[in-house]
Amino acid sequence: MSLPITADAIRSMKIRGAGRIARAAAAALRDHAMALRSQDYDNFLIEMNRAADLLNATRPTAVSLPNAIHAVMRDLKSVTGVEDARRIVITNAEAFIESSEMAVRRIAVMGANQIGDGDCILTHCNSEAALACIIEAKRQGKEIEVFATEVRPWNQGRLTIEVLNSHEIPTHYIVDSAVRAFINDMDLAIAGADAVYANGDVINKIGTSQIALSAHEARTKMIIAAETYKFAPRTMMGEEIRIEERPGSEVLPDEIADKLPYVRVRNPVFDLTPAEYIDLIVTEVGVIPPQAAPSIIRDHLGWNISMFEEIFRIGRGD
Ligand code: RI2
Repeated sequence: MSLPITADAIRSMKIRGAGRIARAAAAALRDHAMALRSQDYDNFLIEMNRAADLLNATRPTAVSLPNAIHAVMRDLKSVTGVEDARRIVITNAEAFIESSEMAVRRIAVMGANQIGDGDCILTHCNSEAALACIIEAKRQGKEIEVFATEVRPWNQGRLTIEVLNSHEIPTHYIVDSAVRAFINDMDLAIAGADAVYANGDVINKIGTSQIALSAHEARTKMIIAAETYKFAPRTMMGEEIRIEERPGSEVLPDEIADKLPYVRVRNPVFDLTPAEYIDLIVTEVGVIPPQAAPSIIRDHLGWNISMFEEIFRIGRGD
């Protein structure tokens, strides 16, 4: 898929899910590097940075996207020739895609350890990582049942029930507002993540925070399945993550909205669940309490104090 087609598919949510968009961006950068004809190193860098910016601007919230782009583009300045630079992009992109797929497989096994025989599990949206845990639990022979939410306005819940059905997992499909009515019947809730803050707060599909709050009140375990590249290094410096707000027409058709001039539809795509409402985050490097997020950022995303120093230098105008 060419670069503009991939960017458009991510923007329009034809490709969606934090992990999938990260892998699609890595593949698009790899293919772009392979297709670039320029023999001039500086020009190659300019073109690659332009491609990275285009992909980065497609969706603002999922940190997997900039983290994937960084993983592909890093080390580019350590070489001076086009062919070396091209090789670095291709190698990094393929390594990222492979490690991302491996991360989901590892999360599946560790997440399945959290699921007991006979458990009833609530899931929200269509998270590859969260579903992998449920499918692995079933594969291990555990008798489980799942409640899957509808996920207005995009109805990603329909994708989820298709996946669960294909694995012959007994599933109940519920509207988003029915979560509290059923939460007392659940043994655990499991969702994915688009971004994890350094303080352990999690950004995920709109409605996740209501589920976590209900789960907390009902003493139901709330688990997040998140690869390490969903953790947001820049939040170590107190940076905020922007919550994407999509067009109101996704919620209310224009022909109805046009007749209601005093009504404004709000359509935030994600919300923030405070760390205190999350019991565990299952990553590919282990099951951690949300408070351990800084160690993931430092040890697995290469965040260190020199990055702070660089930013302070820029801040002082040196
Ligand atoms: P995986 C999705 O975002 C959902 O919020 C989902 O929970 C999250 O990405 C993580 O998904 P969207 O693209 O990476 O549907 O676990 O807005 O598949």
